[in-house]
Amino acid sequence: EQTEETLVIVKPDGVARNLTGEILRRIEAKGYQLVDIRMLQADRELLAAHYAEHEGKPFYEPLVEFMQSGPVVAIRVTGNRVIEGFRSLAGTTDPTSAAPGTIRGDLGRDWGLPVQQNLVHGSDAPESAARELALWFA
Ligand code: DAT
Ligand code: MG
Repeated sequence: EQTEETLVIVKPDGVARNLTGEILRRIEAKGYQLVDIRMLQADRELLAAHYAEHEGKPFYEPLVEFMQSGPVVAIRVTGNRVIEGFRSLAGTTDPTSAAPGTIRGDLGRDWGLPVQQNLVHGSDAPESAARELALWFA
């Protein structure tokens, strides 16, 4: 067994579309534990720290703007290999190509929305999970 923690964020599009419950349901159905949860309006400072690795990329500004556009739900999730497991549940970054059965593949509407509106964030490695959880659950 390899118990890990990860940070999941339901992005503003997920909250606005009332998909928070559906996303939590999928996480719980997979057998992961929700250990902390908070709804908040993220400010620029938090998002700049969270997305520091993407600073300077063409999608950085639209991403940070979008993430400030409404409330988000941050969740601390634990489970066996949950970092990889949640990213598998989420599907690939672009909802257009995300596999059916995944959160982004099933629920990510595609009518020309920008890629940043892909419903969820999930940490991608133990180091980023620790760093991000410290930011969102300070
Ligand atoms: P992920 O969220 O799958 O880990 P990422 O860390 O590479 O993806 O990027 C963070 C977010 O930035 C992603 O959820 C959506 C947005 N993004 C990434 N690549 C993009 C691109 N090529 N165009 C527009 N938005 C992008
Ligand atoms: Mg990422």
